[in-house]
Amino acid sequence: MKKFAILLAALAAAAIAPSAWAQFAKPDKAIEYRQAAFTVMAQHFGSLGAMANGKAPFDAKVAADDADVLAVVDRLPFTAFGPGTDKGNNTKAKPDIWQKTDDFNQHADKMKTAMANLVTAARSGNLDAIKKAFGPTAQTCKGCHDSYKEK
Ligand code: ASC
Repeated sequence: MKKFAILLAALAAAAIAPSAWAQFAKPDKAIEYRQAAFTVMAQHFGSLGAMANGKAPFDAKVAADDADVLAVVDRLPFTAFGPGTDKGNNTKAKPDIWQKTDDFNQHADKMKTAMANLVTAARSGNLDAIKKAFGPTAQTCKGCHDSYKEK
């Protein structure tokens, strides 16, 4: 039983490990994938932001659903910045991503940590907690874009 649990954990980890970039048939597919993942992330992050900023009525069910999407999608783009995916498909990814990879990954980790707090807040159904967690998460989006995304 314990072995089975370890095997399951290993399979789950392998499925989401950054080295999963190899799954993409062509660099363009990886770029498309990460753009799509960021689009989904922005949509659900934006939904929480609208509620946090009073631009949309607060709906705890919508917030919890946004949280469920964000809890999964926040890691997905980072599986798709593999070697050779620096050009193509109108990417706005700056070449520094592949030069300063450790720093880029630190930005990604900061976002995921902040996002985990926002997800917890959004699942709690507490608007004040969402308001508190939203800004710091948005800062991590902006921080990475300022360094690594073309305008
Ligand atoms: C979003 C979105 C971003 C970030 C950024 C935060 O909703 O699409 O790129 O938040 O604007 O500063």
